[in-house]
Amino acid sequence: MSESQTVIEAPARNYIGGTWRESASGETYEKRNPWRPSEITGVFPASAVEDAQAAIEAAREAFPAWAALPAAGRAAFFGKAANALEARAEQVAQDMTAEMGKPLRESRLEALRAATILRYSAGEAWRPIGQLYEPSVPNQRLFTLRRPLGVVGLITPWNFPIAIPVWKLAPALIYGNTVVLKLGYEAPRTGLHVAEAFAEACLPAGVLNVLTGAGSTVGAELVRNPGIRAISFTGSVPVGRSVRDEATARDCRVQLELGGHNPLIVAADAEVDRAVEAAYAGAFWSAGQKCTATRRILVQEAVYDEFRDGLLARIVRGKVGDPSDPEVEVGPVVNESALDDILGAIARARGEGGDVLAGGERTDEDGYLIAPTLFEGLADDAELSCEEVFGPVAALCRYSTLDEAIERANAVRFGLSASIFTRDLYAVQRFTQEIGAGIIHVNSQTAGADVHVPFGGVKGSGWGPHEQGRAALEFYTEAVTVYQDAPLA
Ligand code: UN1
Repeated sequence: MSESQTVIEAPARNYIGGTWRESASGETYEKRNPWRPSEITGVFPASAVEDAQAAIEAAREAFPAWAALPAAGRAAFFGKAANALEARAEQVAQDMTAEMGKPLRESRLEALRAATILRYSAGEAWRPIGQLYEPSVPNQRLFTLRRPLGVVGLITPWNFPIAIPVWKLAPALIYGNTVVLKLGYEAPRTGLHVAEAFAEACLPAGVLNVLTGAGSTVGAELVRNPGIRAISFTGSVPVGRSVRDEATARDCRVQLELGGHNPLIVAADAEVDRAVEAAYAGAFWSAGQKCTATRRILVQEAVYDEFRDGLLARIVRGKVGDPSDPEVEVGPVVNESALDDILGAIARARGEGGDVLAGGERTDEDGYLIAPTLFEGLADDAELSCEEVFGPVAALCRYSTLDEAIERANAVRFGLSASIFTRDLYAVQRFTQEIGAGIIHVNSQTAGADVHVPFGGVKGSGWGPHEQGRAALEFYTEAVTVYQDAPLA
């Protein structure tokens, strides 16, 4: 291994009350490149509880003036911030790839997607936020209205380190809330670009506050602090549940986006080549580190061998390795403990009788690289068939009837996304009606999310209103009903 290299010299800072601040304690942490772990990609504030409190206080002070601005006035900042993000999109993508290992080709798309989310959300300024009803008495206006909540806390993960922060903060801000955003521990540099973009857009001080550091300090304070009116969380099931239980106990509104265990069903009449592409992308892009990644591929008997051969050939063709190479499709996983967890799950799956058709091991001495791994022969109650393993690992299963495929797909506790490849409209309608998933794909991969439609799971994959699109209005505002009687004279 080469000596440690520091790529970014100066400590990056928190953005609180419109100023760039180090942690009150002065503590920092180093972030390393998962492809070349000897390389330090940045040094960031290891924020403490008091930093979170300062951010909450700044957001509380900024709230009345921000809420009083017409939404179109708020939207003006979004346009400028979107321009600023687009101008630095390549830098955002490079930083994302360096600090959390997402292949550059996907990082580039995500950086641009963040700007698109801002532009979409700005348009909310011109959409209705209530409904007018017929009154039951004369001279009355009877209507509903949605009002901002106050200060909201956003706890975001490292795996979509700019898209998820932006898809939470954009609706929060456009509806008039102020925000304290905690960035994913493993990808702070990427998220700080959002703070920089809004700073360039001259967003009023305190409207958006951004902190780096650990969930156990910053996240915990957001959950517990009575100044926070709502928490939107994306992350793991156990942490999400404890966030929900603690926050709801103090009447704080909560939205959770948790794990998934997403099936891809390939029927005998499917376009097999397209299904192979979708399986590869869904299971292995971003090294399977998406909650929407494909975990099980259920293939109907008549095309099982053809699909299996096709996918194995696709795995051989796919370029794996250095994520900064724009042709690489599968890069490293985020850190050493993720690597160990995934390799552990692979070993247990072998122990449960699974056959490894491809991959199954670490393939780079330095980088946390696991080759795309495909299992076959696992029982439906094997760990890999039920639990989310957040890496480039998928299981292939054979099925005979549509009833059987849907039943087996539904037998997991998660319900985020699901896909079917078929030409049969009857099968599509059955699937759309019966599959236990919040995001349903027909003839496309399980991952991906358009910016203007709701996103969220059913069953154990989430809690509370869905995110994105108009669904976000429900979470980031409170509904009131107004009986407005006119004066008698
Ligand atoms: C996508 O598939 O593009 O954390 C979005 C996740 C999800 C987002 C997936 N909340 O992976």
